[in-house]
Amino acid sequence: MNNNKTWWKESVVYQVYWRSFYDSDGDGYGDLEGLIQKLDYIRDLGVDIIWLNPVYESPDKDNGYDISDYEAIMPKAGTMDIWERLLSEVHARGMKLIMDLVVNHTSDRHPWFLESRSSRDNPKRDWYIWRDGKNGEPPNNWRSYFSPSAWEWDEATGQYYFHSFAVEQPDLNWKNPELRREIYRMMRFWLDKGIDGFRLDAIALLAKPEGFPDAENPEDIRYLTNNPGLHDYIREMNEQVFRHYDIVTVGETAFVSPEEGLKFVGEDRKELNTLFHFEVCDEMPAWDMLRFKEIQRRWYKVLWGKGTNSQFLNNHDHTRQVTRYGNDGPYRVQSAKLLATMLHTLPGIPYIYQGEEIGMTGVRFDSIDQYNDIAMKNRYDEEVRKGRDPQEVLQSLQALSRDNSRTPMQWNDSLHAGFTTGTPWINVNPNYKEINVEKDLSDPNSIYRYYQKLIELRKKHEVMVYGDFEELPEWMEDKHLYVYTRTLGDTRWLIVLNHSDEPSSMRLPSDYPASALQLLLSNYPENEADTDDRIELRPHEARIYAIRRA
Ligand code: TEU
Repeated sequence: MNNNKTWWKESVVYQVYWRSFYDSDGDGYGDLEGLIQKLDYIRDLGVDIIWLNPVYESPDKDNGYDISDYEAIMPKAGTMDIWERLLSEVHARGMKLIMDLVVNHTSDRHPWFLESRSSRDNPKRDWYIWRDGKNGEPPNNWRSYFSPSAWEWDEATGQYYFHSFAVEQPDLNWKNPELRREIYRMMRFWLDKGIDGFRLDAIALLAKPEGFPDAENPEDIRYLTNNPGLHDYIREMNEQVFRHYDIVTVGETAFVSPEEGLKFVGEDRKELNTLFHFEVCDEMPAWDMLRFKEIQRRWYKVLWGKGTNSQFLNNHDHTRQVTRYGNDGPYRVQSAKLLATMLHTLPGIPYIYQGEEIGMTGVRFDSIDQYNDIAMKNRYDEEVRKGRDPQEVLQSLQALSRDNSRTPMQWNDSLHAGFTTGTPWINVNPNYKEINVEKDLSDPNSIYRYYQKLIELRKKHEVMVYGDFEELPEWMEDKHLYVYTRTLGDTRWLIVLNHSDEPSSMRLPSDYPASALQLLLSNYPENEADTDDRIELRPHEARIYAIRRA
């Protein structure tokens, strides 16, 4: 059990991708004013923390993850005054606000980079990573997340600069102490305004290896992450900034194992509070219950009692969980509730990505022109340039396109799902007439109402936060049934999940006969077919039981 109790360990986080959340001025983009107008909706869900995707000044090549001024608000989103009002309104509702912060790279239009690229002896040259080419080629054979090479030639000064993502996102040189000091000052600028923490973007990429050696396999881009010196930077960040505030920090840590993850979040490490790992979303393309159980087992074994994990199955980079990892067809409602039950009863802080709470689904656009995501468009161009059939390339990219999760929030069944009175920046998912907030709010058995009950349970029962996790051995190798307990002191809960389109008849564990079970929450009505020693689980049925003490 994690002994040190804190507010952020007990929290549920709601992620707002503001540009797709609610458009208050009809320009087709969501905005901060629109978010303010919908805060009661978020508060009524019962969540504690709002994670706001980047709203800083940006040319918007990567939807705000290319920052050109860390201390100004992108006009598309609003103004600093509106942002101040947002923070105040979030706090007035008893919620907290964490900001998404991108310090691995800036926009190529950031003044720092404009100075750095202006000449080889500019004082800010070393704030970025510049290298000579090799025989007219880039310094090494690395690719980036978004392009075939991680190096971009700069004619003016006859050198290449390094970018882990798009050409328009040059990496900062974290070896430079002056740069680090400036980043820490900027962090304090936001913390002194009263925010409650940061989601730290691509934080595992800050350190680069000496000499930039060639990679054996340039396509396996983990060489971008977890390089020597990384934890020195994060520890210094904590010493200089984080530990001086009552905040939560969550690292987006690519390619980490549980052992590496513990280096970021071990409470004795004094680096970050919690993390997102990607052993599921980056490395498990489709649902695989046995693999998912094994991942959960390993992370629990290494972290529990030492550091805090997070639980999520979708976000603005990963397609909607009910489509990718559940059933978005005939069992969409039950499946969305089952996935929610799983994420909120497994050990770790649960994250809700906007629209997940009404079971929004992934999307399929017919042409590449309807997609916006730079990652997808760059990859499409790269593959078509290799001579592959464009339609086949499009189909190969659709399922995991980041735009699947970026279609506008579906508020009601009016034009553009009530998201905007203008033309939405990206098409609304055509199923908005069936799937929308208004419909869910009017239905006592909706997914939204189920999320409310799940979150309410967490508020009332610490076992969901601090309880030890244990799978029942009999079902550990079951491909569909996930059966585990959470135990805190005398309180023990039994969670039973039937992740399948088929029903499943389950013999109750001898320790837990029906007479010992008190049903706390389920996504189906009670089943008359249940007996004293067997329960009849319907497709995608989830149940949370309290075990009555003998
Ligand atoms: O994503 C970072 C990213 O793509 C990887 O580090 C991560 O392992 C995983 O692949 C994401 O699923 C962040 C932002 O979330 C993304 O929207 C930005 O495009 C990117 O950084 C660059 O800032």
